[in-house]
Amino acid sequence: MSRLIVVSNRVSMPSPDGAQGGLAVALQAALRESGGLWFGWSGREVEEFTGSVNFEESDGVRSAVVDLEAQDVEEYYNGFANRTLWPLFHYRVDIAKYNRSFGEGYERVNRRFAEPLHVMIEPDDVVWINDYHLIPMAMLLRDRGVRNRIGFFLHTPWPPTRLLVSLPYHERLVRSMFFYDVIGFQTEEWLESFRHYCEHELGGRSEGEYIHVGEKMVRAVVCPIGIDFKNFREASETREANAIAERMRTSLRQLTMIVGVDRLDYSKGIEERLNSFEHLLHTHEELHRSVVLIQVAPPSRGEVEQYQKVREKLNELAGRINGEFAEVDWTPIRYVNRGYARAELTALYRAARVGLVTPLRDGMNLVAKEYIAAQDPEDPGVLILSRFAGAASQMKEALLVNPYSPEEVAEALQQALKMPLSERKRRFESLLDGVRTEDVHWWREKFVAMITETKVPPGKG
Ligand code: ADQ
Repeated sequence: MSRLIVVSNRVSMPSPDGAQGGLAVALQAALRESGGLWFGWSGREVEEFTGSVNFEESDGVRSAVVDLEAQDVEEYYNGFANRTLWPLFHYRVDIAKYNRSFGEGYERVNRRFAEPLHVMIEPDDVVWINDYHLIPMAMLLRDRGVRNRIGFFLHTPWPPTRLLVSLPYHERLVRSMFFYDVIGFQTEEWLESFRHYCEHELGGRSEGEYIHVGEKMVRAVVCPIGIDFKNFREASETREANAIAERMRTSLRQLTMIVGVDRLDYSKGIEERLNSFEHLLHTHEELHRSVVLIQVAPPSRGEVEQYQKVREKLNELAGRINGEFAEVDWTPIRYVNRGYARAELTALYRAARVGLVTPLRDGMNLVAKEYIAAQDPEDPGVLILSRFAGAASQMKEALLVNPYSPEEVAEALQQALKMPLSERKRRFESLLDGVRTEDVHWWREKFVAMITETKVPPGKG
């Protein structure tokens, strides 16, 4: 079995309390099995970049990390990754910042990663690069003589061509992707957009899964990520989770709970969601004192102004809606800005009659899958899911909505709150089936197999 080298912006090592995301667990399992290595940024800032690598081993997983200097973090991470590519890839050209120093910082940091990384790669290793922070990595590794199989997985959407061309040097970025052997997308839609760009902007042509541009070619595939189902399910059945659920029920008394759980990010559509809930309260007075929306949104990327703005906006909006509708014994929105441990999260999902997952654009969205995994099969809740989340392509039995339309979301909420048990069960069982079989282990095995089996044409390396 070949050794797997995983590369991503941040590295996630096994933690003693076991509190980590499904992606981390799945990649750690793969690294453990293959005796591989996880490479990335340490998350630390140093005065001056030295390129020295810190190795660590924990619970059979090895990692190698480098520190970056303040300018790197500002230009590469807060700059090109989170102020340029993230909004652009989520169709937000209106807020994407195109600053030359961000692009330079991005390329510099990618080179700073490639330098120590290429010497760690042994001839039979399979290399897996993750996400938009590291798009040019294969090209930089090939420049340094790496001839191994290299795959790239994009966790976010890929934007339509007419938006992508607003990025200065877009061609340079996309051409660098032809140094990979395989590129994985979450959905057919993102893959189609990528193919469209290659054909219309680069004069490429498609042949089955392969896209050819000039002398180069790459295999482009769909491989949707899942959750660590078994682990999640088990966490939802622990005594701790049950005790928390009980506490929540007591605190909520007769109220029917709707839940939203998201990283605080404008792409998650939290503002639009609160507006939809407000619309529901306006149009359905009979629901006053009987429903509550619990919105959990731990802040992320606080260095970036757009994130500060959305945070302020949400504080204000939740306050305004509560001010308008609250009674002394009823607050319609409970808005919480912190992260929760897995047991708490599963209890929250299970206690909620409705899971309201309405991003404006999302590569996949794992919260939708977690909500389903946590439900009580005898009395499951209803998932309302944005049609613009990658998850919508797999989760057709959810109530699919346009998150920009408060009327449509409010109607779906009404439908979910009234849905009879038999229909809830039918929808849940079909959704559960997908979440269980196409889990995160299925995903990583499938993608690693795709990288491994793809023939490296002589042009690579
Ligand atoms: P994210 O944008 O971070 O991921 P998502 O897929 O929803 O979005 O994953 C969020 C994760 O954070 C979930 O596992 C959720 O449980 C956890 N989380 C959220 N709020 C939390 C809280 N308050 N406490 C604890 N945990 C919380 C990116 C892409 C997605 C894609 C994933 C994986 O943007 O589209 O699905 O990568 O590929």
